[in-house]
Parts: sequence; structure tokens; C-alpha cells
Amino acid sequence: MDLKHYLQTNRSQIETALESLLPRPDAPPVRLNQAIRHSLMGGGKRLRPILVLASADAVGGDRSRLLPFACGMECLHTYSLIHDDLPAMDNDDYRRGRPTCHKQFDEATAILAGDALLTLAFELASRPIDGIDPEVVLTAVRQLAVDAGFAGMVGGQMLDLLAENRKVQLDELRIIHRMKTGALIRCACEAGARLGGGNPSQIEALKHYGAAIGLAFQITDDLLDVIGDSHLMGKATGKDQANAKATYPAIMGVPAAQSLASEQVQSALRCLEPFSSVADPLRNLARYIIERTN
Ligand code: GRG
Repeated sequence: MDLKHYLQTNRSQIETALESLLPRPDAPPVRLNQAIRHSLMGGGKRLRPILVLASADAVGGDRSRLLPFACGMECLHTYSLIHDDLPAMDNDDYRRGRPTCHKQFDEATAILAGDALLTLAFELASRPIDGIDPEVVLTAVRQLAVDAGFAGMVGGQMLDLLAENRKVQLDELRIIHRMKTGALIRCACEAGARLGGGNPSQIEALKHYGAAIGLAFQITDDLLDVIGDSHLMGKATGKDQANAKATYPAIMGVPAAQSLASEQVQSALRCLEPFSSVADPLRNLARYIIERTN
């Protein structure tokens, strides 16, 4: 399969769906609307919604019915980026190749845009899905809440902030990243399998696949900060080292971090062994995660 074409087609399907699910561009408050659109519609790999759709495909689900849930995951992810870029957190000026939300607008507007995207995420994720038991949708929404919140992404962000300027061991780094970045990626795969009508062993397999690519994704993110090209990435690089942040390459060196990322991809591929060629996009996505340049 041609992964580049697959990614482009999926991105455009997700962006068309996002456009149809957002408030109209002229809906008031227009400033908040513009700030949401600035961050949400301005690029991004759309990895999490693509994983929802590809996981649903792998279990024979109807991907078109899952678009609102998939778009909800992108809204949630975008909220986390907006808040992460704020001066009180990472204080970044560029994201997705354009000024960060608080730079383009102001801090209060950026906080509200993030809040609105977080709540919109749950509005979209909880929409009824034709042919899927509402209890199953509820389970997926509850899992999303857990993975996005205290025990997942937000908790991981807190641990990450608390780990600044002190020595961190590999085990601790793994926990931080499993929560901060991994939880949402794993959730996307699990939710896609569940809402696509997968059986319990398929859901479990795709959950483990998601956990493995989540770790590979974070290690690659750390590596790109060291060896990546800031133009290709649309954001500054070298920040982790400048801020003395604990990262995989900082703790174990670049080659060992690259090997660990490859091992995670191999482990993700093993989770897909019971699946036929319908899971090929997931196989290619796992490889793409460590080969990407942005
Ligand atoms: C502020 C609540 C809160 C959480 C922030 C996800 C996160 C937690 C912060 C993002 C900062 C960061 C660089 C994390 C490392 C991995 C990551 C999530 C990168 C950005 O995701 P991509 O590469 O971004 O999928 P695009 O723009 O392609 O969607």
C-alpha cells in the first residue's frame, strides 16, 4: 500500500468531517471561533483520528460512523497542544508551522479555545453511533475521559513538569510518557476497535498495539528534538536539551533510543499477527511513527 496516499486521503476525510462538525465560521463568539480554527484547522498529522479509523477498519467496522468520535480525539489533542504551548507550561511561539494560539490571539483566548475544544471533544465522542450499542459508546467515552485526565494525559503532564531540573530514571520516564503521550494514542486504537465492533481479543490486541506505538512515538518525538529539522516540524527543536529535560536520547543516548523505538514497533507488529491484510495500514503506521520527520 501507498502510505503517503493513505495518510493524505485520511487527513482530508477527517478535515472535511471536522469542518462539518465545528460551529460555522461566523458563529459568535467569533474571536473564540477563530482561535479554535487557527489551532485545529492549521495542519497536524491527524494521527489519533487516523488510528481510530484504521483500527475500526482492522476489525471490519464502518469507519464513516466513527468520524465524530475520531474528530473528538483530534479536538482533545489540539486542546492539549494549545495549553501545553502557554507561557505557564512550555511557552512556545510556533506550532504546526504557525504562531501558537496565545501568540496569534492572547492567553485568555487560548485558554478558552482549549477549554472549548476539550468539551467539544466529549460532545462529539458521545454521539450515538448507528448499529453500536449505546453501552459500548459509553465505555469508549469513559475510557477517553480516563486517558485524557488525571490518570492519563493531564496527570502525565503534571509529572513531566515536576520532573524538570532533576535526575530522572528510565522507569520514571516511561511512566510519564505512558500517561502524557501514550494514553491518548492507545485510547485511539482501543476505541476504534471497540466502536468498530471488534471482539474482546481484537480490542485487547489493538490496545497493546497502541501502547507500543505510543512509546515509539514519544521516543521519536524526543529524537526529532535532537536530530530533527525545525522547518519540517513546524516548531522549534533543541528545546529539551536547552531546558535540561529528561528524554530518551538524553538518558540512554541516540542509538539506544533509536533501538528502543524499533523494538516497540516490532512489538506493535506482533500484536497485529492475528489480523489479515485489513490491518496493513496499522502495520505501515507503526513503521511511519519512527520514520517520520515531523
Ligand atoms: C497541557 C493538559 C496538557 C497536556 C499536554 C500532549 C501534551 C500534554 C503535550 C504536547 C507536548 C509534546 C510535544 C508532547 C510530546 C508528544 C506530542 C503529543 C507531540 C505532538 O503530537 P503530534 O506530533 O502533533 O501528533 P500534530 O501537530 O501532528 O497533531
